Amino acid sequence: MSLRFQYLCIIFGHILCAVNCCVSLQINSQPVPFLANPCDEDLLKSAVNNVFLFLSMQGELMAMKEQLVREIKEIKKSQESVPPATKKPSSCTEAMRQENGKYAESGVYELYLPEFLHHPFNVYCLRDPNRGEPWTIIQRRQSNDTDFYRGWIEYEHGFGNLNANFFLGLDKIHALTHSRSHQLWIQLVDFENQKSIAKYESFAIGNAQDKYELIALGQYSGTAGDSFSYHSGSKFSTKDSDNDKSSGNCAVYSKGAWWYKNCYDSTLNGIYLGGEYPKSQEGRGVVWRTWRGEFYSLKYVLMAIRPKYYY
Ligand SMILES: [Ca+2]
Repeated sequence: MSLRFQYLCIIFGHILCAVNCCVSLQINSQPVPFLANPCDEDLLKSAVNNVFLFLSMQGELMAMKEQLVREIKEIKKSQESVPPATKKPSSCTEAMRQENGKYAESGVYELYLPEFLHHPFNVYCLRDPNRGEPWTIIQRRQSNDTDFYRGWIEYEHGFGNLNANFFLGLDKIHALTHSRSHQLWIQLVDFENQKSIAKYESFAIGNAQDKYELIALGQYSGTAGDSFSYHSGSKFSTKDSDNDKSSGNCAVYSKGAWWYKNCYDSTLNGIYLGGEYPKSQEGRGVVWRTWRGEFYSLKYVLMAIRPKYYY
């Protein structure tokens, strides 16, 4: 619209110039030295030609606009006709949302992050107990059925059963937390069935080159105490990949795999020792130091993430 206005201004300015010139010639019999040939019939004809040119172009522009509107309508129609099954969700919110606006039951769903993993992968989606947006579980311990003392490749790609004990995989946790800002929610249960939680306002890990470093960990809130902020900025370590700040390998010392520093305040992938354990096993349990202390291996652990913002 503004372009059309500018064009009109130029053309009508041209006409006005021609008319003014002609008028000034009639009024002043003396020629103006520095405007020797500013006004003649050619100038007026040129202006009139430009008006006709503009009018003919306006017709073409209108035709182009109509063509564009038709094409946009066709694109919209083709998008609407894509069956829902081929629209792959990128979060548990998208995977669980039903047509009535409510969320489907908690369970295993397929997510797709084309810009990172290029193939769909399964996650366990969990309804929020406070009816908020659903969570994606990235780690769960609930029994001694699954060995968590594993090497780098298995922690990188994940292992276990999504309906029971599992670690989702550092590659997928990175892909999810890199795609948009996430928050972290950790649930802990002891063998007296007491529960506690630790929430962090933000959570993100780096890529494989960064050894999946804990690059973002927001403000803590909850009842379990903060046993994770100590690990902020630490790389992930396994028994066969020592990336910690200790002279030894914390993953071997504690028989786990974690974002060890020198060495830990928490280690939720430790050995499932089942409650209190002796000093001879120091550091080897499923430990959250600020809640049940260093010599207590928890009964149930769940780590879940969800996008901080929705758009
Ligand atoms: Ca080390």
